[in-house]
Amino acid sequence: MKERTLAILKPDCVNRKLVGKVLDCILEAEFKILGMKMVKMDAKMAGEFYKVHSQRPFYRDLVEFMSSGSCIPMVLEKENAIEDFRRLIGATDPAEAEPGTIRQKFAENKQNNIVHGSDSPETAITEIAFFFSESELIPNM
Ligand code: IDP
Ligand code: MG
Repeated sequence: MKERTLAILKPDCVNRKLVGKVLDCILEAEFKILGMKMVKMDAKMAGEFYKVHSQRPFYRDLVEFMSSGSCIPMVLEKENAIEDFRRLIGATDPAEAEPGTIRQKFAENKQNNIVHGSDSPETAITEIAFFFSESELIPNM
């Protein structure tokens, strides 16, 4: 069954000019891009997106990082998109990510890890709606 997931190219990906390379990885893995935009989140918005982590010690730094520059949220579609995208990006910490994964290839550390991917069907639905309305999603690539 076709499934949707939310990906975000994080501010480190944009600042380090890695958007093209990471998009190549995503398209080569046969994900279709239904929607994509550039967003500069403020701390309130980044804090809301990551509120599930609000009690974690890394939360403040994470919110600062995610609101430090532009990011590129996108909605991806594919069979088994959620699990397949998590496999494509690799473990949260690039030092633990499988060879060939996006985080292993490009990420600097556990916080600045290039890309976000939804982790379940429930979070995919809420995370997609956080950035996109249904009318913005167009199956054309
Ligand atoms: P995920 O992005 O692989 O799903 P989560 O555990 O959901 O990882 O954490 C969300 C984000 O918070 C990570 O992508 C990373 O940017 C940051 N993060 C998670 N754990 C740590 C940590 O131990 N130190 C610093 N930043 C972290
Ligand atoms: Mg997560």
